[in-house]
Formats: sequence, C-alpha cells, structure tokens
Amino acid sequence: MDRRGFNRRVLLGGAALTTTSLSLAPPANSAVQAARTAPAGGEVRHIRMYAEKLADGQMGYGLEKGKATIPGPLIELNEGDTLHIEFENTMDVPVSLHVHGLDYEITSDGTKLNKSDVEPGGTRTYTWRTHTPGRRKDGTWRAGSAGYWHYHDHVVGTEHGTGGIRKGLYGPVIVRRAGDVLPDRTYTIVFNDMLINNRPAHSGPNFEATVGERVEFAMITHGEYYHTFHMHGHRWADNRTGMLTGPDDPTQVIDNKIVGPADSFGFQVIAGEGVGAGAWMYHCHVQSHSDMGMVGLFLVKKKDGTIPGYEPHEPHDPHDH
Ligand SMILES: [Cu+2]
Repeated sequence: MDRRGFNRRVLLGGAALTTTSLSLAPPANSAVQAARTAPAGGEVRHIRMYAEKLADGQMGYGLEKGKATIPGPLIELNEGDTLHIEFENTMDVPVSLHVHGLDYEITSDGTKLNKSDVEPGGTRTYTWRTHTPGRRKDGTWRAGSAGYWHYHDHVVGTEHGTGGIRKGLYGPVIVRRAGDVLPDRTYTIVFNDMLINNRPAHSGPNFEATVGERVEFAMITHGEYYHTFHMHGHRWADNRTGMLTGPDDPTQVIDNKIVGPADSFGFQVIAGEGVGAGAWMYHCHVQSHSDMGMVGLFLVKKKDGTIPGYEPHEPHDPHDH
C-alpha cells in the first residue's frame, strides 16, 4: 500500500507536514497528495442481488448466485445516484430488501404490508434514490442522503423480518457527499443480538490493515439488545462522517458509542495513528457482553506485515474480510 492515507491525513489537518505527523511514516518520498474524494452523484446504476440460504442454515445477501455473505455486500452511492436492484429470491420462503435512510417509493418498501416482498423463486426490482441537501421552498433545510445506512429483510420469520435478520439478512449502505474523503478500505461490523456478523462468540471477525492506511468502519446494530461499541487505540468524531472538518469543529471525539437495534454509523481512522501496529481490540463495552464474546480485532500490521505482540489463537480465517 502506498502512503496516500498518510498524506491525506496531513492535508485534512489543514496544515503542512508537521512533526506530529512523522511518527506514522518516514518523511522520505512523502510528497503531499490531496485526499481522494467522492465525486458528485447523479448516476443511474443497475445491480443484481440474491437472497440465499447458506450451508449452515443462516441466510445472506449476495451480488452473485452462490456467493452470499454475512453481512451482505457493501453498497456505495453518491448523493444524487439512483440504484435499481434486480433482486432474486433463491430461498424457499418469502424474503425482501428494505433499506434505511434512502428514498424509495412504497413499491420498494420491502414489506408484506404493501406486497413488496418476493416469493420463493421470484424476482423484483427495488429502486433506491438519493438526493443532495438543499433548501426547501418554505425556507427550511432538507438533509441530503449521505450517511452510513443499512438494508435488511423485513419478511422472514415475522412481518418485521425478525427471523431473517437473526439469520444474517442485513448489510451496509454508504451514501457519500461530493467531496467526502474516500477510505483505502471499508469494513462492516454488525452487532446482532449477542453476535458480531453472526459469527460464533469469541471468534471475531478480525479486520486487517497496514499502519497509515485510511480504514473505514460501518457499524450497524440489530436484534434485541443495546450495546456500546468501543475500539482500542483509535477515535472518531460523533458526526456524519466520523471526521472533524477543521480545528474549530466542536463535534465530540469519542472511542465508545451506545447503539441500539437498527442504528448505524460510520467513521474513518488512520490505522495505528500515533500508536503504531498491534492487535487492537474492538468490542461491546457492556461488560457481560464482552465477557460473552462480543469481541474482535483490528489487526494493524507494520509495513513488513508483522504485528508486534500478537499471537493468533486460531488459524487465519479468509472469511474475516
Ligand atoms: Cu453489548
């Protein structure tokens, strides 16, 4: 990985290279380079999506047949984009796709209530739209669609999709505003009841990065409980992007956030910024929940690929990312 993340951070700080920045990377060859940012939206995109039963009895969404995952695939849009999703139900029970935060007509609601679910073997096109912020005719301000959102089933088990969500039918949606800083990589963390991403307790998932990379986390909560999301060694701003806009931005910087069912938020960190490589825990900070295994690792590697002090408890699992 190059050092773009590092340089980006310097630019975002609004200052030239400073001595405080130098702990992340050697100054040699680190010519300052502007952050990669999201373009203006306005595109119309088409994708296919599938709901599938997984071998272990869980359920997932995927962009290709036979490749469903938990969480489902990350869907990224820019404000102004429209997404048409040709959705196929390969399972033997009705299922749907219901999104939070975006604009959709009632026919794309994804509920039984208005027959916008999909029978076994059936297909349906769901249309999601997004918009930029702006002033309404009455003078009030209308928020844009940008944010860390999510989609989930609203049909399996109950008319609220309680069974589908429990089995893994959920995934992240990120809508970006023109000019938003783009990450080097994005990971999704879903607290679902007492599990993370529907994995067995005490088994991650773990997420890898190299020191200096700009890493984005989309964090979603589902199920029955309230949790507190905490990450070791890294902090973020409690706002739409998770980043401060400048030295006078009064947004609180946090490393712990209370979350409840269907909440979602996101943030970006520079891996190991000011603290270096390591196996950094993230976990629910409700003590009994962390003790019961709501824990994973943010594995920040040195440039040579090593992680000081880290001895994996189990073989590396390629499904971790
Ligand atoms: Cu918890």
